[in-house]
Amino acid sequence: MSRAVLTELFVTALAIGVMVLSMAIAVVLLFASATAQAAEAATPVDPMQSTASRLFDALDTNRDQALTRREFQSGYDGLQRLMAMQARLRGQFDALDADRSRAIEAREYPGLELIRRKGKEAPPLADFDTNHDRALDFAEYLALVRRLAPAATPGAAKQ
Ligand SMILES: [Ca+2]
Ligand SMILES: [Ca+2]
Repeated sequence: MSRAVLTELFVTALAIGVMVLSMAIAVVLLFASATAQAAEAATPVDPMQSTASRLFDALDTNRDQALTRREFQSGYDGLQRLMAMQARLRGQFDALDADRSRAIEAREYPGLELIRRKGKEAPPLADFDTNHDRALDFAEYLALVRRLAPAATPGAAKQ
């Protein structure tokens, strides 16, 4: 082998060595940053934790940071009522939504018991159409029930 070929081989080997080394460094850095990111992601407020904490606070009515059986039971009962009411309102909403568009349009609106009951004084659909799409989605329908049947918490929501 000539000296020139040897030199070329050496340079090539050196280049490959540098490349391998820099790749190794890149992999290490990548791994380190991924680990750091994972650690960072674990630090922020855990949404489940804050939900649990809010739920606890809601149940702890006398704010003494302890839940009695009574507090738990009344919170549980309230939740059951709320879920039953939500299901009932959902049922009404679905029954009104004759064309299954998941919204109450102008032609379906007069079918609302709360609107029929008001007769001529009934507020127009637009009053509750907060996103101005000329239809009431479920959230808008809930707002309507809340306004037209203020005691629309459990019992009053019956139609
Ligand atoms: Ca509809
Ligand atoms: Ca709407």
